[in-house]
Amino acid sequence: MYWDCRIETMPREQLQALQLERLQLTIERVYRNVPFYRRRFTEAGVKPSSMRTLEDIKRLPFTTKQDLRDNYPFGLFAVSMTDVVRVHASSGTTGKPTVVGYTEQDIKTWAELAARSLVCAGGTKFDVVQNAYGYGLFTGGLGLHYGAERLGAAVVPISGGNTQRQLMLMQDFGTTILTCTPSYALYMAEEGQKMGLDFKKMPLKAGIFGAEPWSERMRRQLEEKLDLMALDIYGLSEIMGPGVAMECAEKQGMHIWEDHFIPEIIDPGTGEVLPPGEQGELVITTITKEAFPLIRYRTRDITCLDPEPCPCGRTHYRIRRITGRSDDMLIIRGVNVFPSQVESVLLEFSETEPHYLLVVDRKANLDQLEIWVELAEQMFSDKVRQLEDLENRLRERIQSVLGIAARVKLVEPNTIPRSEGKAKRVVDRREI
Ligand code: ADP
Ligand code: K
Ligand code: ZN
Repeated sequence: MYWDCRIETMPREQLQALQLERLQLTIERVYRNVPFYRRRFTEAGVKPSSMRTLEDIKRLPFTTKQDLRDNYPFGLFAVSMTDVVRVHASSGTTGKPTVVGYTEQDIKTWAELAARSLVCAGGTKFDVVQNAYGYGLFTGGLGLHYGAERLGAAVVPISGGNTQRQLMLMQDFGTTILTCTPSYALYMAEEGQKMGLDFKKMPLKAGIFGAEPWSERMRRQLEEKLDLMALDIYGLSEIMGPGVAMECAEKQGMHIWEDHFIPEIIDPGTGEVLPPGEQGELVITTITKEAFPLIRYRTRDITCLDPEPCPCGRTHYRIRRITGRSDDMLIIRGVNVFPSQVESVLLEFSETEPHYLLVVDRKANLDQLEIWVELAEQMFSDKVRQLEDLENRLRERIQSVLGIAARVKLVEPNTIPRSEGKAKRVVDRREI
């Protein structure tokens, strides 16, 4: 029922003592090894010796995605590259990705936590885990892969896409646990129905769904259509990847693994720390990571921290479903997309104006992105060939910068509504 009973059910007092000890060590290490943190701490008037209690964490400055970008690619690593055994990356706001590194021990820790998360969903070594998260620079695929192996389950590293084949193998291999984004799971359910599969007769028992926001309504649909228990998993590459927090069978929020991470909720406007139960931006400090420790990292994810004891017996606090972002990041098919990335592409093209609109929709459970782009005056011609060529080049460039395909729709000059305040760049028609 637990992967690591001692840790998962550890009394809060003991857990907090462990956190303090690990926090102190982390602060000492980053102060010593990462010039960025030494400078930041000095500016804030704190030293490693200032960390006397857990409350003292509030004296440390926040770290943001901008800091990661400013130190691209390896500037915040706390070990030398000889000790790094893996690198992952996720979308940044303007082309350059956010890069993270792992030591051998970091990979072990991640596998442990992913295994712990799989056990929350009832995972054992007898399971067949079909891992349909994307493999590659994205952390989803390899993160759960190593976790499933650590657990001793049989992992099927199928990655995303190729849905008919997914469904065939799901039947033939007797998949018991499915891991992917919730929208892709729903898409699979409907494709399966069309193929005449009866999920009720298949051994699927649990789905571990994350990497994008979803809802209770979607949970009910997934559970009904796929005949499994659908649970939420949270993670972000900056902190580690999937398995930072995981729901248990109680389905009342995700236990955040506090022996490795210290969560706080802040008011995104003022930076003030909010009491448990209040909604705000999740801030995480890693306290065991070697290669890429992060101090008070502003995730931009909006949630709240639930300190109520959980009937499952785990003592680690839970975070509620992520209800939104405090920045303009969109998640399309699990991939992070920033409107500013589109803008940076348009600035490369003299034929377009940086006036654009991202229209996001979900058709048959697949996210679709259409980008409306305004033509520059001199381009507004009837040379169809020329426009088609421009559309193609834009589409290719956008795909390579965003990492997902989008439709490009060229529109006449001055047709995208201007606004006097903050420009409205996104129309999100998805219902989740
Ligand atoms: P991942 O591999 O987990 O998608 P990324 O670093 O690409 O990692 O994206 C992380 C972001 O994805 C998070 O900051 C959050 O906005 C979103 N995300 C991850 N898991 C969930 C979840 N269960 N619910 C809502 N959003 C999520
Ligand atoms: K994501
Ligand atoms: Zn629980």
